[in-house]
Amino acid sequence: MKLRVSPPVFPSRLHDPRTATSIGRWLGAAFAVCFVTGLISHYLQHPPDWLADDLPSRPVWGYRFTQGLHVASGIAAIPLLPAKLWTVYPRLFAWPPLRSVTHAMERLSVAVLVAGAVFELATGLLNTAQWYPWPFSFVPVHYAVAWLVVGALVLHLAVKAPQIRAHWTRRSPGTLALPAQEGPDRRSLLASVGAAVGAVTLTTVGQSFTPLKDFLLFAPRDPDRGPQGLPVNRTAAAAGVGRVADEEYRLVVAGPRPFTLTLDELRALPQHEAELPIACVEGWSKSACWSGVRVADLLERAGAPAHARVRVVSLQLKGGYRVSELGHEHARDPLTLLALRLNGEELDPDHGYPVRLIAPDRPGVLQTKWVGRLEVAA
Ligand SMILES: Nc1nc2c(c(=O)[nH]1)N[C@H]1C(S)=C(S)[C@@H](COP(=O)(O)O)O[C@H]1N2
Ligand SMILES: [Mo]
Repeated sequence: MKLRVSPPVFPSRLHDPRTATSIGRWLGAAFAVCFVTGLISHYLQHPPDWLADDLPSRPVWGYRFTQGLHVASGIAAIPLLPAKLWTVYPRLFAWPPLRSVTHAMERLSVAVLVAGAVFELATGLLNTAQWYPWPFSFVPVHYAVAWLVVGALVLHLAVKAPQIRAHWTRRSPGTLALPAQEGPDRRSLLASVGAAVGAVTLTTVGQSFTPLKDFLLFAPRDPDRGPQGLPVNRTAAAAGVGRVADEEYRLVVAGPRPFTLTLDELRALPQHEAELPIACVEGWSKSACWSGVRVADLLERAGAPAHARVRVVSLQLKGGYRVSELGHEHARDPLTLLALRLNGEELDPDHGYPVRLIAPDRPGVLQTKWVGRLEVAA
């Protein structure tokens, strides 16, 4: 006997192009925001030489805003992506599966798009939880796959442009030909997807947008939890620095007129205050009141040229974030401090005791803790 499998039938309006367009444009918007803010984050952390001196130090909350948006748009895309896939999955049963070489290429680009998008959202989400259960380095891979996704997405939008145009608005001429366009099932699907996006956003965005911190449910970081009310990514113990002994501490400023300061000498210099956020790339951010010595004053004393870049070196001996560089815009900014105090108290060892860098509009990874040296770049 011959077994015949008939393809499934999808009569509902939830799988028609109008629904796919409605969800697709929200997903597209989330991806666009996520990609642009991701590029910003990438170039702030790894500026090419020609850009390094032009990175702005204002507004002070700039990176806090763009990185908050990066993580929020990525999280918003998490319910949107399966909803979009669900509206279009009956097309997997279209027969014949491949009609021509161009059609095969187009299917391949969709496969790249879906796999890449799932990969980006999954790795990004786990990164916000500081969980790295994979053998590769997160940053370069997340960055490279973002380009693959964007390339495949642009191709997808180009291929689907006629359909997107036809179904963009409720009254598009193209939709007139299709029966039963609107209806309760579509509206309730869109409302549930919207509610899911709203719920995941509301319960996570407080990790960077503090007015909503009382709604935090799923965010791995509570911006209030940590010594002195500020989260810590790497503790002094984990960095192998521990508690630095006051008498042993020295700050070395290497430049045309190099000098060394003890902790008491640093404390005796003019102290300045700045209200600045730590904005971690992993999605949390928190503003605090810092006080300490202006980096610009130290550079002046060391005879650094006005446009010099500065390397900030930690007492930490190993680890990716022990050194950071200040372009001249940040180095000369009066808000860029070697902070000795946080919210009126001495720094906790986990926040970089005795001295840490704090600068405006800068990723958290570059706010070097346990600073031991400033080096004026040649
Ligand atoms: N020396 C050193 N500085 C560092 C780090 C580090 O691992 N080592 N982590 C950075 C990261 S990723 C962030 S988000 C901020 C966090 O500062 P906090 O722990 O005081 O909140 O410190 C930065 N400074
Ligand atoms: Mo961070």
